[in-house]
Amino acid sequence: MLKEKLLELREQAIENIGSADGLKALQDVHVRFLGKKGPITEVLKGMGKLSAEERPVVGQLANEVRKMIAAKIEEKKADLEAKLLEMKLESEKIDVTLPGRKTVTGNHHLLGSIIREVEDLFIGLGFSIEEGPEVEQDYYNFEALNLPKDHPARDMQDSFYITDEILMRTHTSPVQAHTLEKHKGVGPVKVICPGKVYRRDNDDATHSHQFMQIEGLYVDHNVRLSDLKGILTVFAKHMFGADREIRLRPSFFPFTEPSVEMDISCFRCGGHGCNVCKGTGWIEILGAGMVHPNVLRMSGFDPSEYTGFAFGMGPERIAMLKYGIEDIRNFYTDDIRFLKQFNRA
Ligand code: FA5
Repeated sequence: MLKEKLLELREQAIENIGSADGLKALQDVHVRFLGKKGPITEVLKGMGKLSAEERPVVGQLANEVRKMIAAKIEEKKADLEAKLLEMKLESEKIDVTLPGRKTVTGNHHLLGSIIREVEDLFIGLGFSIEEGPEVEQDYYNFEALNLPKDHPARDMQDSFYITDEILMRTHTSPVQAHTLEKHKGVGPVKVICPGKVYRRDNDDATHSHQFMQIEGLYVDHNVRLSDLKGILTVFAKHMFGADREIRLRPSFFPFTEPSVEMDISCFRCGGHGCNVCKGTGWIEILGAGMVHPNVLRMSGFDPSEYTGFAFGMGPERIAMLKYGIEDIRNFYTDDIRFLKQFNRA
């Protein structure tokens, strides 16, 4: 009786193992047939009722059936695990022959890289970088620069006013006044000041109501116009080519005396005359001059002890000349097709 039951259980187990379609189902088969409350344990419990001859025969058979079911389960388990691994490998397969995804890399904005180039040059010449506020007091933008209220030269730089006394700065020259004040009458002061400036100019191909400037200021004992000329020559050769020459033309700025405009010999035609230099052989680059004694005095420096030079340039105009860019608005409209042509650094 028990013998038949065991053989029947063996058949059932084999069938169940065969149809188990996953590790969980197989584990259930294991519990069902070989667990403590399973049918084989039941058979073994019932052996007490058997005769002495039958007991070892049924006992041995029960052990064989148990071992056989356990072995079949192990076999099936290994089989299922191998299948699972295979599926996982298949789903995680990487096609190493596919082309890689292209990462789009940006580049520095041309204006930023021109400014950095100028900064690097002047840092190498012993200058440091100073910054000042874009929202500025009338005092620093004009008065401390020898432009009292109602001075006609204020018209050269019409501005956006926030109140009667506060405006968007029209140039980077107010940083001169701030820096001189900070030094409390003691030189040397040797700085360049890049930054945004604002004017009520109508936007066109060469003018913008917001643009960049880079200011330079050097105040010390015995600073002369020839020092300014030397520094500007180094600058012109660095930015526009080693064979550039410069010339200084008399000009007017209320905060410098004498004042000059600096021209460079045309880098396109070498000075013979072309459309870049409008046939003159020279290109106007920046305004400069010797710091006016009134400016030194107002910022706490003694003009009988200290002299200095200052200059101010527009990086947009420099970039336009250098790269033949015809419209200043290209710098501000963020057209990637324009910007990506200038992957300088
Ligand atoms: C000044 O602003 C003086 N502060 C420069 C200076 C500094 C002179 C120190 C002496 C000593 P100016 O107004 O010329 O000067 O402007 C300087 C440069 O800014 C110009 O050469 C030009 O390159 C640029 N610039 C002026 N107006 C505009 C504008 N609307 N759009 C773009 N660039 C401009």
